[in-house]
Amino acid sequence: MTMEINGKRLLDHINALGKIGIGTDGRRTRLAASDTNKEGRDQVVAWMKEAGLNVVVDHIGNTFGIWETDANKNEAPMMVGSHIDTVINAGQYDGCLGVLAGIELCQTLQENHVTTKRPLVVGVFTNEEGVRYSPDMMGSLVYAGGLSCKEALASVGTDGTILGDELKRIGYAGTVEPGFLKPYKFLELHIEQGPIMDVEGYDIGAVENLQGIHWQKVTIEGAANHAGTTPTRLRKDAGLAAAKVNVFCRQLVEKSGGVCTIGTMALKPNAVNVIPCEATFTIDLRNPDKAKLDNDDRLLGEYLEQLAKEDGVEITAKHMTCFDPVPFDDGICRKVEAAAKARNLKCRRMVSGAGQDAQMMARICPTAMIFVPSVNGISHNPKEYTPDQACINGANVFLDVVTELANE
Ligand code: HGY
Ligand code: MN
Ligand code: MN
Repeated sequence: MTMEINGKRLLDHINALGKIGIGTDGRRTRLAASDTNKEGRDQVVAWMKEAGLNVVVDHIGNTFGIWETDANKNEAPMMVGSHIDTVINAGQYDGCLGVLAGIELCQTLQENHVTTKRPLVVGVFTNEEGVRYSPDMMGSLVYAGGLSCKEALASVGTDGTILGDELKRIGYAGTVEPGFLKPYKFLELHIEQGPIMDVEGYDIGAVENLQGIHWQKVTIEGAANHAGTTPTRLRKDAGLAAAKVNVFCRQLVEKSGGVCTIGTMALKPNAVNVIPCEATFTIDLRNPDKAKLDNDDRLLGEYLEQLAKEDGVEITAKHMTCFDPVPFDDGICRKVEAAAKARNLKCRRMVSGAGQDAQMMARICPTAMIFVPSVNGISHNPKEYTPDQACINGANVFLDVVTELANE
């Protein structure tokens, strides 16, 4: 008899968590280590305890719900997890589905009186989005040993706060060393956040790799001057130079098959009748092919040098992250495909366009992901939507594969 998760409970949790962090402006925002993130964390911890999980928090605020028995406590655990911090004006499924389905699968196993050979652990990783503190996937990167905890705790936010202080303030400066549990394997359930599965009519994605991500912060310094009296030929317009960078990046990735986003931009003095003397912005460059990503990064650097000369401006660029593409575990992907087939669900292999906690966990154990569709591929937007049945389908396949892996 195939086990089924409690769909109503999972959906109720998704919708309840989705209500946390909606401001008076109607926008859902739970930035890492903020008050609304705390509210979400507290609610998830409460659900973990309701599910009989033992909750442990590490020094970077990664929060783990652990279900172990006397019989299995000496085995390396099967770990699942994701994040509940969000971008600004976010959707309600990104990250949350993976965390809540992880708690749900533990409850379903318990209600079916099923124990597994290995303990089960549900992780909520700190600062996956990287909007307030950089880099993104920070908590899982620290957990996997890719960034020192000390350095991460000292990171300065876009609002000038220090992550370590904020984690203390919200009560999530935990007591154990990140990496305290060495997982046997890791599996993350997540929404696709892109259009492929929705357009092609797939129910389940077996995610076999994830594209590389380079973030950099660029500052262009020109000269403030009068918008009316300054002849074009005498301008050192930082705003114009920034616009040229954006156009160049689009042309670059149209050739390489990557994607590029300039998602933040600030001009100084930011006045209608003053030529901008300064433009600061971020560049998010991605490509599934490492060689092409590195080449685009190199070409962009050369362009910035050439532009500085041509426009008579000063340009400085500093990399915030450089994450290579990550291959996931084929064996786990094959189990995802088999579990989908057994449930008559349409499944295809996928590449993750988004960064994920799984890409960091792949550094320390065999790892893969399961995707469910995002309607119209919309994400990082309140219109982000995955139909109820799609969430349930994903959680059931997740239950099947995690149970199998936890009994290996
Ligand atoms: O940036 C990303 O791809 C992820 O949403 N943090
Ligand atoms: Mn996510
Ligand atoms: Mn995201």
